[in-house]
This record gives sequence, C-alpha cells and structure tokens, in this order.
Amino acid sequence: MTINADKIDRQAKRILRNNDRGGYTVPTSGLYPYQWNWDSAFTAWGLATFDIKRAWFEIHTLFTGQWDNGMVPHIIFHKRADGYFPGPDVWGVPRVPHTSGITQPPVAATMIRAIYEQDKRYGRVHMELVYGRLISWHRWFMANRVEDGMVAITHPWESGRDNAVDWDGGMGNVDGSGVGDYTRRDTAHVDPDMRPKKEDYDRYLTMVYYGRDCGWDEGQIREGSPFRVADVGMTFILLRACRDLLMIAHDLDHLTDEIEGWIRTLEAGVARHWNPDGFYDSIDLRSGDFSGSLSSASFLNWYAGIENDQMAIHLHDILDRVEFGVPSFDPRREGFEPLRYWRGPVWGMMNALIAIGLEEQGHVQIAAKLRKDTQRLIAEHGFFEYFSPVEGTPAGGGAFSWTAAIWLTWAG
Ligand code: 9WN
Repeated sequence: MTINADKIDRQAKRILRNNDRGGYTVPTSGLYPYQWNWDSAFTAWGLATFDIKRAWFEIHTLFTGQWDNGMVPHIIFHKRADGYFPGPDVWGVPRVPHTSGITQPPVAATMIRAIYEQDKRYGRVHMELVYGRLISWHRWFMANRVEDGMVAITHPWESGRDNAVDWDGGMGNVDGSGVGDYTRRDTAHVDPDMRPKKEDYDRYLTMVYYGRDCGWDEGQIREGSPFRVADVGMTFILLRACRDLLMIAHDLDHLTDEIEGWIRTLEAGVARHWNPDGFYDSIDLRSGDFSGSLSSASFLNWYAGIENDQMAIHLHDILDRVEFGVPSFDPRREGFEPLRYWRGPVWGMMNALIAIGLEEQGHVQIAAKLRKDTQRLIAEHGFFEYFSPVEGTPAGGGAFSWTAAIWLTWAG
C-alpha cells in the first residue's frame, strides 16, 4: 500500500483540532470527554509540530489541575460533560477545576523537553513557568510513591494500563462485591468485549471509594490500601522523565543535586523489578510477589536508558510472532487476548516510547520496524485507540488524539 503522508498528516491535525475543547484536548470525543494526563502530554508533543503556542497552552491547562502537594491528577474535569463514569462527583476532590484523586504515568517532562527543544527562544518563558510544576510533581512521586526505588500505584488506572495482567494479583485482594449499582458509560461507546470486564470495574470503583474515604491522604492509603503494586512501566517512565528534567535543569541553570539523587534511587529500583524468570516485571507490594507479566511496559528499559540483552531476546522473539509491534501482553502466554484492551492489543504510543529508547541505545533497525508497523496500522485503519497486534484490527475509540500526535511526531 502506498501511503499518502500529506493526506494523513492533514487528518491527524484535524483530529487534534476537533478534540480541542478550548485550551485542552480530549483523548477522543464521546468516550473520554475530559483532559487526561499522559494523553495531554502526548497531544502537546503532536500539537508542537504545527502550533507551538497551542502546545504550550495544553501543558499549562494540564497543570491547572496540580494539587498543592504536587500531584498532577490523571483526569482534569474542566467542564461538565456527560458520557463518562466515574465523573467528578464520584471522586469527591474538593478543588476547582475538579480532578480525579490519582495520577498517571509522568511522560510530561519528556514531552515538554521535546517541545522546548523544538523552539527554545519561544519556549523559554513557558519552560521556566512549568519547570517548578514538574519538580513538585516528581518530588511528590519520590516522597509518596517510591518504595525501594520502585514506583507504587494505588489504582490500576494510575498505570494507564487499566486491566493489564500486572494487576491481577493485587486486584485479587480487592473485594468489589459491595460497590452497589452504577452505570458504565464506556461500554455504550465501544464494544464491551474490547474493554475491562464488570468484575474489573467493580474493583476499580471500590478503590476509588477507598481513596475518597481516606480523603485522598497518601499516608493513610499507603498504610491501609488493599492494592499497592510497584509498576515497572511507572518506574521506567519516571526514571526517563527525571533524566529529561535534569537536562532541562542544566539548560535553565537550576540546581541539579536533587534530581541526580532521584535518578540514582530509581536506577536501583529498576534492578529490583527484575523477575528471576528473566524479564522486567511489576511487583505486588502487599505480598512481595512478582506479577509474572511480560508486557509492553517491560520493554521501556531502553527508554529509561537501560540496556538489557535478555529483554532484547524477548523482544525479537515476540516480534516474530505478531505483525504490528509490541503487544501489551506476552503472546506466548495463555491469557493473551489480542483485542482486550491492555491484555494483548498494541498501542501506538507504547510502540513510540519503546522505539525512541531502542533507537537512542543504538538498536536502530528494530526501532525502524516498530515505526513502520505503527505507520501501517494508522495508514490502513485510521487513528484508533489500539489495534490487534496479530491482524491489525482497529479497536476502542476512533479519531484518537495520542494516535494522531504520534503520527505527526514519530510514525508518519
Ligand atoms: C481510565 C484516556 C485513558 C488513557 C488510559 C487508558 C484509558 C481510562 C478508561 O483511557 O483509561 O483512566 O476509562 O479506560 O487505559 O491509558 O489515558 O485515553
């Protein structure tokens, strides 16, 4: 198939414009009608390819959601919108703009650095404004979430990989039976077979109610929460983000000791994520057990600046078995579901992060393959939320912002 890159570029830009709600961009119209944290960071990176002013605006609106303790929430509910559950009333966070009570993978420093480096003259003042915001967010992570150098999550939604196999053990401790009646909205927009199951949702809500009943107090949640898992994806992403923040600090002539300390701590944590079965893995902090899940997040080691030969062997083996990049769960394992959300499908932005890391570490051929795979998926099927890594079947929401953004920045 010949790819008409100009036409697809125009479509990608149109998607970002259409998903603009005035200063912030929704992941996709209908299914996700608010500003999501890591979606917004990817989107800003995409916007920067054609409208740098709007890209910085996206970043500033994201930080209007930042809590006084530094946490940047996973959803900012700027305006009332129907069609998504749980909304601001359920989270019960007493601030405006309303937000959720949990965070999401901190790709922001990395995306912001890319935007800044694209036009430093224009970006300098924005970078100076945002720098302190990033520092406080990372400091919040280090103080509240880093245990033995690994980043703990308190809810699967924080990982950005909602129903990944990584959380099965930890979610087994959560009793979802008392959650009562509620109406999901996601399954009204997309095929329920491509979304988390009802028993997953019952537990997600139980954990939202738990956090709300703790008044979102980090200490209380750390002590009592039934779900606390060291997320290998979060550890890699925060480590990478700290490295980018360090570069920004040098550029702005800020002190760097604190960030250098964070990097050392997280590097030590990466070693603890090594499952003796031979791959990077998440760990249930309540039981101490590894999740036993080789996922796309396991392959973020290069993105975090960490070389590993065994991971390279796994990567080649897995890519030989599927057509379109890195699946969200190991296709060699029972339980691989090519169309169920984070239990098998391939996500364009995960391919992008993995490939960026691989290329930086000199694995240029495999990085180029991931890019080509992603390019084909988008060119042949459109800007979907995710795809089957086996057939390329598009799934989830369409006209998706981060898929458009990675087309403009990396895949296209
Ligand atoms: C819950 C918006 C978000 C992404 C996540 C993805 C999905 C939400 C949901 O959509 O999560 O946050 O309702 O399923 O898993 O990565 O940020 O695109």
